[in-house]
Amino acid sequence: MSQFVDECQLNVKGGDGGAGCISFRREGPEAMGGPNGGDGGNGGEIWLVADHNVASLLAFRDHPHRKAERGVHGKGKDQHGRRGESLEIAVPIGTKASDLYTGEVYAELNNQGDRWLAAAGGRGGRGNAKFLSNSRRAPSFAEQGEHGEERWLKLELRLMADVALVGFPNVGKSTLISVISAAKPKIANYPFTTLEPNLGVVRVDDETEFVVADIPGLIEGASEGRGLGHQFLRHVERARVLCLMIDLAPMDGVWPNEQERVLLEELGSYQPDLLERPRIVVGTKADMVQDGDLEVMEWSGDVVSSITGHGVKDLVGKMAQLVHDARQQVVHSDGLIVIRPEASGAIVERVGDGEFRLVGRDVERVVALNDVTTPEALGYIDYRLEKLGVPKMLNKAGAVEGDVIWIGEFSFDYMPDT
Ligand SMILES: Nc1nc2c(ncn2[C@@H]2O[C@H](COP(=O)(O)OP(=O)(O)OP(=O)(O)O)[C@@H](O)[C@H]2O)c(=O)[nH]1
Ligand SMILES: [Mg+2]
Repeated sequence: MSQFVDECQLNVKGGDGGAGCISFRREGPEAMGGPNGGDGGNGGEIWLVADHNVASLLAFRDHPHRKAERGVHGKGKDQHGRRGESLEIAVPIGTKASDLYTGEVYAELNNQGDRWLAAAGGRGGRGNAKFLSNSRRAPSFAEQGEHGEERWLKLELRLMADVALVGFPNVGKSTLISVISAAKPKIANYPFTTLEPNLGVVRVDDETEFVVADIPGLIEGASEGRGLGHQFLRHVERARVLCLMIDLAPMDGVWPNEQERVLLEELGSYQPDLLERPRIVVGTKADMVQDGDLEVMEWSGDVVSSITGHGVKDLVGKMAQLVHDARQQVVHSDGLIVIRPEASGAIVERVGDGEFRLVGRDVERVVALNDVTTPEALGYIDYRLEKLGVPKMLNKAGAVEGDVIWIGEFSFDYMPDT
């Protein structure tokens, strides 16, 4: 069913880091002791994890936002905040994740358990205890937590049928799929109503779903191209489980066992392997026949009625079981997981006449302090920027004395030390 592509948008946001704390030991009734503000915890991460119990992207349609927990703020007495809970989002095997806006492909999760870090959590801020140094005996500032990473993803999945409904024309295949899934195919009381396969997602419960394909009716000689024939057997070939549907009240009077024989013959002559495929055989339109009729027709298999609902739940349960078993047969295929290099360090951008902006995770963190106005904090910022090589970079970028340098919301005048 490769032409069926499921698609959705997903917004992921890692948890924000907790803030570092400013606190001092109390060593006497008056004296202020050393700093003991604890660090904030890191924010939780968001992972996409391939899970074979998920068959479609349906779950994201109504809930396109996922957020991980934030880190807890640090506290006094060197108490660090707890890290935020990470979130694992189960996606179907074969899911491709790309950037919604640029189209850049990040990951293809092709095997059970493949994982991709979709949004990193923000780092927790350091408490003032971490800023103690020989020249800074009583640091009165602490770092704020970083924001968690956020991005809009596009998820795409080529839907593969788990179960193919196979039967003569008019046996009620489309009716069944319309009852067990949200698919709404055309239904009518004549053969060859369905001309193209229909796919429907069957949700058994929150953890289990599978995809059913309603295939156009097969007739004797289909494997040689009669009727709609061949082209649809190709689709049957990709399904993990076959469900043979047998009309118990056939218009053309072909008895149930004869239908089953013809179907198996067609499947086998198209592709012998199809006979090895796990299969369910079920009689349809049970509401139209009496027990006596079944005996006369020598039908002893399961029966179902899409009209009254008789046997439908059992049938879905059987499908789920066989699909579950088939999914355990792990087929390994290559996954592509792109590890994006983290933007770190600092980059200088000229943003106007005599104005520059510094961007990058590390440089932005330098000014993310709870209070940047104290001489102490300014001294620290100066020291850190120096360490990151910022003055050299600015010089190289052509900044001259008096130019304005921006980092986030923070700005200062450039003063080269010569
Ligand atoms: N009484 C009864 N009629 C049914 C039942 N299921 C389907 N029908 C009827 O059977 C006719 C054919 O149903 P479809 O679902 O279109 O059959 P199909 O197998 O998809 O047919 P094609 O697409 O032509 O291969 C319609 O008139 C349905 O209303 C059933 O359980 N009981
Ligand atoms: Mg149909």
